[in-house]
Amino acid sequence: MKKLLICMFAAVLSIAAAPAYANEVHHQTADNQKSYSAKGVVVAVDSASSKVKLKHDAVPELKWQAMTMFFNVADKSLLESVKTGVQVEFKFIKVDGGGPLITHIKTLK
Ligand SMILES: [Cu+2]
Repeated sequence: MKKLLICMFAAVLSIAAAPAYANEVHHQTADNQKSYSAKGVVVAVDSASSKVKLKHDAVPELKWQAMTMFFNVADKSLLESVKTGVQVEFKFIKVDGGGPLITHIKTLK
């Protein structure tokens, strides 16, 4: 009986830990590549072509200044919870011959 209780407790713990990831949209590709993080404000969302226009803060690692530009996103579903005017935190990789590609994006409160 005691063993069963411990088991149930472990199950409850694992369920409780899950919501920490719930509001962060994940995409698994390229997790082994160098990625960069930045914050910005959403200027426009173009789900049809998997693009988002962001007014982003500076990215010192890349010597980027703050600016407004389009980013490609790895998957349309990343844009489901993204709306014009909201503040976001995002991660992107640089694709050879392409532009920056967003792999993670989440809305900040
Ligand atoms: Cu830029």
